[in-house]
Amino acid sequence: MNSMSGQGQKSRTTLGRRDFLEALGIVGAATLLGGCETTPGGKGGMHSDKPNVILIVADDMGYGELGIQGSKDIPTPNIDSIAHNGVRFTNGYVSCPICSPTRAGLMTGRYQQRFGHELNPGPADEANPEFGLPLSETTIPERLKSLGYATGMFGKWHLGFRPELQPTKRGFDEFYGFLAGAHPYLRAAGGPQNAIMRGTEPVADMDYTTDAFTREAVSFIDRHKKDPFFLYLPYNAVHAPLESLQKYLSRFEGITDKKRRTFAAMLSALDDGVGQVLGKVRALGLEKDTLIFFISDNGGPTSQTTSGNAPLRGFKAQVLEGGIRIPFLMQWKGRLPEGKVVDTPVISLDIHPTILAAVGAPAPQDKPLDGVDLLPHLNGKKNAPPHGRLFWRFGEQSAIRMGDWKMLKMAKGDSQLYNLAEDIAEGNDLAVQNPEKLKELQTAYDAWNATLVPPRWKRGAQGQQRQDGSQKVRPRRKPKNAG
Ligand SMILES: [Ca+2]
Repeated sequence: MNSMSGQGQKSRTTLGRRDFLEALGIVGAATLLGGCETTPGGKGGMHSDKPNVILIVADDMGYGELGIQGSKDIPTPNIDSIAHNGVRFTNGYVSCPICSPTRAGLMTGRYQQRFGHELNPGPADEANPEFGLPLSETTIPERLKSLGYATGMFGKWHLGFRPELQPTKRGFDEFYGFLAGAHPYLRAAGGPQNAIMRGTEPVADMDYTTDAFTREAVSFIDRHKKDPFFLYLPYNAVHAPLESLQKYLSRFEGITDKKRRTFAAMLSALDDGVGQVLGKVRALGLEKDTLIFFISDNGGPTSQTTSGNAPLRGFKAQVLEGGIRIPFLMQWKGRLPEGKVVDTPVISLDIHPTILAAVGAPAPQDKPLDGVDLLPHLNGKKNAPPHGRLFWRFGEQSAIRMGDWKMLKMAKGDSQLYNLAEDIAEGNDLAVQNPEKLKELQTAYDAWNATLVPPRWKRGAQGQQRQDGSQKVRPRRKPKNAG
């Protein structure tokens, strides 16, 4: 596995200049990355210690569904541009193979099983009353708001329905979107638990949701171009249901499979939306003042939506690589190297502490974060991998990655052991040949597992998620898997 350092002439050059300036005492402690360029126009150097942050989350986008990730049939030039202008992590993970727990980890920077947010709640009208990101945890927008940031969220929440758990009570000044785990793209319908809302009020009018969330995001950037802002943009694309508009479908007349064609149109709309957001940042002269992340919340449920995870094995709702390894991109013009590819494992939990470091905020003292600040690993300040080990627990499934080795256990069957450097598709189970390695990983997993609490809710669709990650809701039956 490659280390994060030594990734190219450009990053080395930048680091050298920063080190030189630091040696002269020119760069302050808050300047975390190479150079001390000020940006002409826009906010320029004025907010160099308070960069804007944009966090874009796709829903159910598989590892293989971007041009930059190897996809051939659906162009995604705008999302790909984040990788060209910044960093692409080939071993980027989320902390759960399904929607809500991943988002709980993302918002808090902590393994969500530490506070019982381990499973999905089920459909909105059947959700367990316990469900929601607990108020004992602190979200990244809450931390940024306390630092004077304007905070806006446009898209899918999926972290609680009760009034005190909604986005505008969890750190966001502005919210336009929906509270549940899925929503139609073309209709405002969805019942009282899942309307499209502005703030806390349902709205009757809506565009195609992808276009609507883009519209709101671009407006937010425009209205806050003089403030430091945090924009959280969790699109529901490309989650089911498969719905698109003719203007996007007409781009893919060559795709004969109707399901694939609709998925292509949905992904193309998402790519257009990301392009509009990036274009607004560029037009305002804010690229050097804006740290941008792009991830998917879990792997693709291929048989349900066609969202593909090639070359990985497994799907959404599984701790196989196809469920948890996702596109993971990061851009900060002038501060991060451009076109850098990093093979060292990172996880969505790292985004919270990386943002805190980027804005010069101290690490929280009350509860330790599980994620780490990635910035020193990207500029060569730290050469060791950010994580010695990464863990997953999702009901009856579990996994640990240590270096190139991964141990996993599905709901049924024995523990499996893979060397991902040699076997990215998890096809050659080495458990029997390597009992010592298996024991080492099991011991490490057990130590981590002992620090967790039980899931705070158990009912819901995740117990019946099929092999492809699609949901077959039978809430009164005992879960066979993951429950
Ligand atoms: Ca998802």
